Amino acid sequence: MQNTVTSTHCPYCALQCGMNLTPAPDGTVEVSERADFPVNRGALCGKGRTAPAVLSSAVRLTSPLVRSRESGELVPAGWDEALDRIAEGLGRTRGEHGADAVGVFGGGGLTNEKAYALGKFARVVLGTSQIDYNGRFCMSSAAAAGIKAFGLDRGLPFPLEDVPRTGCVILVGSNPAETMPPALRYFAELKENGGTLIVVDPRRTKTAELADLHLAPRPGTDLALALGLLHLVVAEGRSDEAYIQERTAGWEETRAAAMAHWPEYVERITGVPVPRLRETVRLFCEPEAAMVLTARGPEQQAKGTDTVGAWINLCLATGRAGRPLSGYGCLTGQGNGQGGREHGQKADQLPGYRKLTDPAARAHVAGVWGVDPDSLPGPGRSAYELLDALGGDIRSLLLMGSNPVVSAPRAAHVEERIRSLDFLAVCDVVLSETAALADVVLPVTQWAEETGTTTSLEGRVLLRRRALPAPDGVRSDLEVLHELAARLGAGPSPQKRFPTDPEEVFEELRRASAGGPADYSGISYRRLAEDNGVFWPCPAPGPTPSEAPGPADGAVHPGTPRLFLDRFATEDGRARFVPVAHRANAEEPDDEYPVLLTTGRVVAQYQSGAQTRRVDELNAAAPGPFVQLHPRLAERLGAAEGDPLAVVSRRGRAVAPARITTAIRPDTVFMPFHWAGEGRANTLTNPALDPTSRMPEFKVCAVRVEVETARS
Ligand SMILES: Nc1nc2c(c(=O)[nH]1)N[C@H]1C(S)=C(S)[C@@H](COP(=O)(O)OP(=O)(O)OC[C@H]3O[C@@H](n4cnc5c(=O)[nH]c(N)nc54)[C@H](O)[C@@H]3O)O[C@H]1N2
Ligand SMILES: Nc1nc2c(c(=O)[nH]1)N[C@H]1C(S)=C(S)[C@@H](COP(=O)(O)OP(=O)(O)OC[C@H]3O[C@@H](n4cnc5c(=O)[nH]c(N)nc54)[C@H](O)[C@@H]3O)O[C@H]1N2
Ligand code: SF4
Ligand SMILES: [Mo]
Repeated sequence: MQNTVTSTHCPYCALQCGMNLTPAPDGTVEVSERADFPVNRGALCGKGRTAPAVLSSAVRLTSPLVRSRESGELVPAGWDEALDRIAEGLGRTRGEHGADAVGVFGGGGLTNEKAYALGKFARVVLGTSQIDYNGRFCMSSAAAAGIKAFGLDRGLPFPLEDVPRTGCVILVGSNPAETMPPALRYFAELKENGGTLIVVDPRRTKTAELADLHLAPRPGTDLALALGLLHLVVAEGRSDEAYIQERTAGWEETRAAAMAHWPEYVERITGVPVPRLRETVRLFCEPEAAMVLTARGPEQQAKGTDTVGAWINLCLATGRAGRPLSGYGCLTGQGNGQGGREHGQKADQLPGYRKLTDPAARAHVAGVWGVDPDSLPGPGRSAYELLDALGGDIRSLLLMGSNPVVSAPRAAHVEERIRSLDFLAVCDVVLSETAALADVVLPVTQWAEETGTTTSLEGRVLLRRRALPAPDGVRSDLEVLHELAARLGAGPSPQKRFPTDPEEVFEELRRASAGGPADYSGISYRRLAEDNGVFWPCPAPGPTPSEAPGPADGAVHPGTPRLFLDRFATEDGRARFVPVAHRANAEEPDDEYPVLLTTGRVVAQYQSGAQTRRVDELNAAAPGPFVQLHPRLAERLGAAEGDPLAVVSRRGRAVAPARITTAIRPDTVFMPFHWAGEGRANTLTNPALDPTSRMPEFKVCAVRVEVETARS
């Protein structure tokens, strides 16, 4: 394999930048530009550029670990012993407490094949309903709102290449300058082409610095902000009545709700001055086409679904959805954040973005799996509720592709729940903080060592290719599921088998997804190898009853880069306005906890940091947690730059150095969540859940900030 160049994609975020990999004789891997992939055109951020560092045996797991019954420590073991221990642990729980006492937790970084196999494994082999995944913490509010309004959730219903050609983009709670740097050029080009960029963020981020207009609302008030804008749209006669008439339903109720949100009232709630609201409406409504894009800022709120709904309402009222260069989109986060939510690792879902409660979907998928539809369990709990039930109703857990000890809300409680399990098995590439608590840890292969598909934030299905062999001692997640299925009695039926070849899994996924909203049946590895991805839905030629317009007889479906241009995916083809009203955050400041905490990301670390904290170059750029605060707040606290600050919420206390800047509101502090230990931001966060999406309120809670005197 030496010196062979392999075209593939980055292991990290949903942009899924194309890159070329060349293994060198000394065992290292060189990353080079892959200019033919149109989304990033060769550009990579520092994480992508340094990703091969995590392939090195020096930082990763290369042997299974089992907890010694004598010393209580994790010690190296053979694969058979480790797999037997897992089958025994999960099997015992199932025998003693029933199938629903076994939980499964997945991740949006897993390939489509892995996510599909994991969902199937939970339902068919374990027979448990208790499966969910970290994508619940990511884009679930946007997904719920998209389904309500459009009948379908594909994060971006158009490719990123449309962004520079529209007239105005409102980017709500999204900081691509740090979270998707190569995508920033789409916004820069928008401006070069004469379009305007409006950024809504309580912080003046690097992205906001690029904007023509920056609105800095109080955290958790985006819902009121969108309603205030809609009020002005109506008051200024800027609604598109012909479009509303032709393509939507439910306007009257929504208009009435918006009329109750006077600009002055919205200014009081959000802190955004009325003239800024008017300017936003003008910039958004004047051009021919415009877009609203949201990310985690407005979504990770206990009212995230309604908040996204309010921004969608603004698009619908102004005729900016389902038309060329116009629409609402969500910037999905994880490498396979889109595909990971389509193929069955979510609590309520079957492959193809089907519903577990839909009898026809159950019959179809059970047919592909070769099981009785009645044997499939019903929907289970959402991610936080599942983690909260560990040690209670759920006694054993199989975890693949997440590090909740760092990334879950109210993390000290989640950690304590994980510790109280009868049995925990973790598959990971490194010994994450969560893996360190396991009874058995299995070392698995990663991106450059295995082939598989991901679906990017554009809804583009991509092929990641194997570029080099895995180190000895490491096996793939698919092999793990295959071995566990054999040990836990998946039966001899060939259809119930768990293939270890990713292409074979994909072939089954195609059939399972056929006719569903996320129809992949017309996509094959061969096609993906030839093209730069295929946008779903892409039904197979033939008489598949699909929600996507089918190809002509025998013709190959081209895929669907742009959705909704003719009709929305609702029964009558019309988009739905969703009536929403402002409501307070689950926790508002008071005398004891007078400051708002919000959380998010920095460019050089990824998520829980399990992978990127093992890369020297990234640690040098982002060595640890910090508390970002305004000079006025710092002065009130008597804090100087770098002073250790204790941030205290009703859930706990975290300590990190002060970083003082006027780029944040004086009533708010910000912490990145990439670190464990004393500076873990999630020790503080509030697990209040959105009633529809079950998304926790990562973006707002009330805290008290003090200079940590013991250490200063
Ligand atoms: N470097 C890096 N890149 C990543 C990741 C990473 O961990 N590190 N993770 C990937 C993943 S999984 C995801 S989901 C994406 C996330 O990508 P983004 O959503 O861009 O990232 P965040 O930093 O979580 O949040 C974005 C912004 O929301 C703002 N914000 C906070 N509270 C509010 C609020 O109440 N309203 C509004 N309007 N804004 C608010 C924050 O100040 C922040 O600047 O990034 C992906 N890319
Ligand atoms: N306070 C706060 N908390 C947040 C957020 C926030 O904005 N603020 N954002 C939330 C969001 S959007 C997200 S997406 C979550 C993410 O948080 P996590 O779910 O913790 O995500 P990662 O850190 O990416 O964890 C992935 C784990 O899987 C491992 N891994 C990587 N590839 C593979 C593979 O192929 N197979 C297996 N078995 N393992 C693999 C990695 O080494 C790592 O340990 O965090 C959430 N938590
Ligand atoms: S932007 Fe995302 S996909 Fe691109 S190189 Fe960075 S982490 Fe990888
Ligand atoms: Mo995410």
